[in-house]
Amino acid sequence: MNRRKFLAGTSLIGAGLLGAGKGASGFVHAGTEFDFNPNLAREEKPVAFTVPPLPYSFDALEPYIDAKTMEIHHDKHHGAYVTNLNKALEGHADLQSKSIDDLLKGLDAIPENIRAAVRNNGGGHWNHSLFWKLMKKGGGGEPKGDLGAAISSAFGSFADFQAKFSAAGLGRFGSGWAWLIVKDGKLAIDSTPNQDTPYFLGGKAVIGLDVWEHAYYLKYQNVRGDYIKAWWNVVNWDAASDLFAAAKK
Ligand code: MN3
Repeated sequence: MNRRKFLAGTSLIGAGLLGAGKGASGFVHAGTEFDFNPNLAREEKPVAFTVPPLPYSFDALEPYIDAKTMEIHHDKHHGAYVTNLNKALEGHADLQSKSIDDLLKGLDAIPENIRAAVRNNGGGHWNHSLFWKLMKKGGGGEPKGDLGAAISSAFGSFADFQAKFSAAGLGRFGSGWAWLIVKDGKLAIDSTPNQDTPYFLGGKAVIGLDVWEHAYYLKYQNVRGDYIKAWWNVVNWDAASDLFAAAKK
């Protein structure tokens, strides 16, 4: 892709952002933001996927998640997923015009020689775009309202839910994600390997936790359990509540 085409694409992303719908918390649902936006007209679709900016500074989640980890994780790891996704889609104009959700939901229709690249890098882009929004400075505590009630009803108590979700993250062998999803109208805890999204679980995400070593190794080394314990202090429950409300619709 030449530079002029790229710049044209980025200005269109800005235009798309203005029209994105926001929930009560100001959180923009992953399904409604720029390249995720299913309502964008075809000609408004950016020509290339881009890394969304972090909605806070690199050090905002200190001391639970350190600034260096956030910088490398967002700029380098997420950056690489986006670069490699765009590379995989080169020469496939039909696929470039699709949303990331449609690409991931329609993997079977993607040519076999790029299917794994789209699954891994497209999944990485989708998962991380959500992950950044599911954390905030001064987060943590317990969810209120409908989500809080639904968690207590599904898992017994918030503490029971936390223990079960943490176990899903700890028990995911190698690299992957722990998820709280809505499936068949009910809350469920599960996990995915690598960069597989909740689409593989047949559910919609409410919260997701990255348990790849790159998410915690600088500060917590091999002790994934300490990272998970710390992460509960930065969970953005307002964002999760918006996702829950959207998933129940
Ligand atoms: Mn990651």
